[in-house]
Amino acid sequence: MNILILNGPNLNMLGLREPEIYGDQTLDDIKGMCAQWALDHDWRVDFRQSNHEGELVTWIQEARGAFDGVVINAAAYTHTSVAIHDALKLLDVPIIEVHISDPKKREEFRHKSFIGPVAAHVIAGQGAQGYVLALEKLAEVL
Ligand code: CA2
Repeated sequence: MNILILNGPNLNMLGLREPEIYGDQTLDDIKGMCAQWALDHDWRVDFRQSNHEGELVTWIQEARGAFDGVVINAAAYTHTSVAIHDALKLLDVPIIEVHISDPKKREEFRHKSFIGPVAAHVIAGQGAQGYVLALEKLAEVL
């Protein structure tokens, strides 16, 4: 299986600030955890991050026919982006929404997700391990 893992804005700053919310692992550490999981399961993962909504939309469009599943932490775009919602709707593979923290337990503006309605499953509040749990969920679903 070939899986696309997408990360939205500011996640490249993980480990530098707010460890009480996001833990102390960097995005590179998380990439390593996903790569190790993929190696152990004989899967492939393509792990990407962008601060730009349009770039994420383009990557999602290009994923059509190229990947067997998508894991996405759209970060702040989770709560704002109709464009990412619409792009994800074009895919016919399972999508897992992941969040390091639990947005539902935080500020009101984080309670709305534009990804949720197009996701097969949501994993939130499990820290960096949430990414591995998302891959495990895909292994169940696929
Ligand atoms: O909990 C998550 O994974 C979030 O998707 C993270 C987003 C936030 O907007 C969502 O509501 C929940 C924020 C990512 C920003 O990451 C930072 C990293 C280091 C320092 C500050 C923020």
